[in-house]
Amino acid sequence: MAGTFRFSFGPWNIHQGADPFGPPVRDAIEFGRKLGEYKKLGFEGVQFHDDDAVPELNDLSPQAIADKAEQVRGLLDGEGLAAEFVAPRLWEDPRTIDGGYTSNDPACRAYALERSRKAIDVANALGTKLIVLWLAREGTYIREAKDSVVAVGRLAEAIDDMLAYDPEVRIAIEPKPNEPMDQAYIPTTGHAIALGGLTADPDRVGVNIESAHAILAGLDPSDEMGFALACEKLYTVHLNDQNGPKFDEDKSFGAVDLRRAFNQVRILDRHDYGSNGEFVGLDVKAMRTQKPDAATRHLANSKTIFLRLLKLSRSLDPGKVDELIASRDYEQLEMTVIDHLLGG
Ligand code: 3MF
Ligand code: MG
Repeated sequence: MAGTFRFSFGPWNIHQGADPFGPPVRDAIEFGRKLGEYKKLGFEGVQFHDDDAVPELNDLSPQAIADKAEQVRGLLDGEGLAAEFVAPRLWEDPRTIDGGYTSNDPACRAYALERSRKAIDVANALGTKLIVLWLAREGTYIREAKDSVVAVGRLAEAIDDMLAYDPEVRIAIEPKPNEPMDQAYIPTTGHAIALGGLTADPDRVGVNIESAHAILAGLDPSDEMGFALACEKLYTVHLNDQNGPKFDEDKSFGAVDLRRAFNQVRILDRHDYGSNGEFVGLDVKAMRTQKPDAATRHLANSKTIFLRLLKLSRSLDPGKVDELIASRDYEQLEMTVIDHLLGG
């Protein structure tokens, strides 16, 4: 039976439009007001960085962190929303300048572990057991700066620390090949799943696949998703789009390559993604040119594109597809798919 999907995004997806070359162009929107937009835009899940929920958490006591996160839980409940995951923001503090878990400085590594435990505390208060790890600075600008064998061992140890800290928590690693670092240690889905295998409890380590990150790695996002689904490791997704291997663009889902987006929807739907409560997460940025009153369009548009592609995926004649596969007529299979996407 065809399932239904629930959608999520993070509050950072409603943003002020700053880029590395220019300042914000839209006013900041207060967190409570952002939450008010979710249901209006058709979303049920909220993805968090730890400090999206509890700003300045480095300076707060464990009790103060729990109290603040409980308040946010109240806001979520009031809006009828659920927290999907919490991600420790390990890439802004001066102590993570050379990486968190893989820093060469033991005091900095200790900070990264401490911060990750705080993110788990926040997740518990918000009512989710899912932690996302985007390993932003766990890599190098120059290879000689770190030893990659030692670094991978440290990543596994850091995950072990989190798994031991909370025996119910699950970790979704979000691979990305580069940016901000020249080379990241966990660039692809395969690396992320293999890293899980090095931990004390691989059953609680999976992945968050972002379309754009896969494309940056020169890979097809739907095949990355298929690999994770085959391994039962697809804990969540960050759907978006990306125009070739350059900086991370976070374009609206399907906006660059509709067929590539179609195949992501198709693999998720054909393999019952969501049936264990997984959300269809987005990680999309509004264009810097958007005026403030139209700066959430990218979210609604991405969801609409997903649902329209879902309809197309479900209405693609399976008999016809099977027949063309059986006769190995992939030219005609391709034309059938294109015809279908073109509405013919
Ligand atoms: C970076 C990302 C991030 C992560 C987010 C959650 C801003 O390329 O995609 O989004 O998804 O920080 O870990
Ligand atoms: Mg992302």
